[in-house]
Amino acid sequence: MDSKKLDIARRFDVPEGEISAEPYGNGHINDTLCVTVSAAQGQRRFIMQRVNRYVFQKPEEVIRNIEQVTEYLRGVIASEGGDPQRETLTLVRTKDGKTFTYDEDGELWRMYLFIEDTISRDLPDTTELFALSGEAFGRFQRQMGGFPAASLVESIPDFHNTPARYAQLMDAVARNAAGRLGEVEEELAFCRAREKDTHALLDALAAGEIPLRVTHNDTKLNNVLLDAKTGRGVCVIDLDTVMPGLAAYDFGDSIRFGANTAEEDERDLSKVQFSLPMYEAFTRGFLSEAGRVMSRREIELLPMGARLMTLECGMRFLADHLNGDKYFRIHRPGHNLDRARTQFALVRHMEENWDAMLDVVKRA
Ligand code: ADP
Ligand code: GN1
Ligand code: MG
Repeated sequence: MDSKKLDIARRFDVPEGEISAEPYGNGHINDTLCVTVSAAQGQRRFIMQRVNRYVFQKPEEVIRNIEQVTEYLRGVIASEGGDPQRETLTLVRTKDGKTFTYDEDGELWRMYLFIEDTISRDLPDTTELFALSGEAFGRFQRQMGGFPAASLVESIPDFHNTPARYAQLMDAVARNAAGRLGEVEEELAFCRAREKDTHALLDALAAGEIPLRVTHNDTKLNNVLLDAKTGRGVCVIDLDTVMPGLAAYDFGDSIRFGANTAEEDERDLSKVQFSLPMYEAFTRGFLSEAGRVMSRREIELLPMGARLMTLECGMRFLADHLNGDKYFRIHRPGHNLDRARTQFALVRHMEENWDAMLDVVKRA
C-alpha cells in the first residue's frame, strides 16, 4: 500500500503500532480500505474510505448526515438494549477531532470502526439469510421513524426519482458521449416501453396515498453486515444515501439485488431469474420490523418498488455506459451494459410473476 494512504490513516485516532492497509469489499462507488494496526494490546481493524467526489459533490454534507444518523441510531439502539458500537457505524475522528480529512488532491477520507465477526454477502446463500437481511433493513427504517427528516441534506438529489432517471437516460442518449448508442437499441426500446410505469410511486406520493420517510436508499445485500455465527443482521452500513424517500425504495432495491438468481453483472442472461422464494422470505423479514409502522397502501405498493428499483438501476447502468462509465466503477469493458441487461431481464421476470408478487404481499 502506498505510503500516502498510510499517512492518511495515521491522521485518524488509531492506536500506535505497525499499520497496513488493503483494498476491501465490492462497493461500486467509494474506495474502501481495511486498515490494520498491530499494537502491543493486539490487532485493531478500521474501514477507511475515500468518498467518491464525482458521485457526492458535497462530501462534507454527506459526513454531516452520517454523523446525525449514527448519533440518533446510537440512542435508539441503546434504549432497545442493543450495542451501539456494533449495530451502527461509528466514525473515527482525526487526531485533531474532525470526522474527515482531505488528501493533497482535495479528496475527502473518513474512517469507521471495523465491525468484527460479521460477513457481507454478494448473493444470499439461503432464504433464511435473506429474510434476516430484510429484518435488518426493516429495523433500520423503523428505528429511523422518529428522526427529523428535514435536518438531512439530499446527498444526491432525485436519487430514486425514477422519471428523472428516465430523463437522464434520454439525455445520455441525446449526447451519446462515448459513441455507444448503436449497440443498445434493444435495451432502449425496453425502457421506452416502460416510461409510463416510472411514475407509479411518485404519483402515489403526490396523491397523498403514502408518506415520505427517512430511508436508506441503497439496500443491497452487501450493505448489511450479518453476524458470522448466526446470520442475523447486525449493522446496516453504507449510509451515504440516507435521505427522505419511500419505504418501497428500500424494499425494492433489496429485492432487485437478492431475489435475482444471478449476480448483478452476470453475462449469461439465462441464469437471471426472479426467485419467488427469496422475495417471499425478504418480505417476511422486512415486514416483521417495518410493517409495524407502515400503512396498508404502503405495503400494497412494495412490489411496485421492486419493479421500479430494478428498472431504474438498469437505466442508471445503461446511462453510465452511454456516458463512458463515469459513475459506477467497472472492472471490464462493457461492464455497465452487462449490469443493465441483468436488470432488464429481471424486470421482465418480475412482470411475468406479477400476480404472485402481489399475492405474497397480500398474504403477509
Ligand atoms: P460503497 O459505497 O462503495 O458500496 P461501502 O460503505 O458499502 O462502500 O463499503 C464497501 C464494503 O466494505 C461493504 O460492502 C462491506 O463489505 C465493507 N464494510 C464497510 N464498512 C464496514 C465496517 N464498518 N465494518 C466491516 N466492514 C465494512
Ligand atoms: C451503488 O455503493 P454501492 O456499491 O453499495 C449505488 C446504488 C446502486 C448499486 C448497484 C451511491 O451501490 O444506488 O443501486 O451501486 N450507490 C450510489 O449495485 O449510487
Ligand atoms: Mg456499499
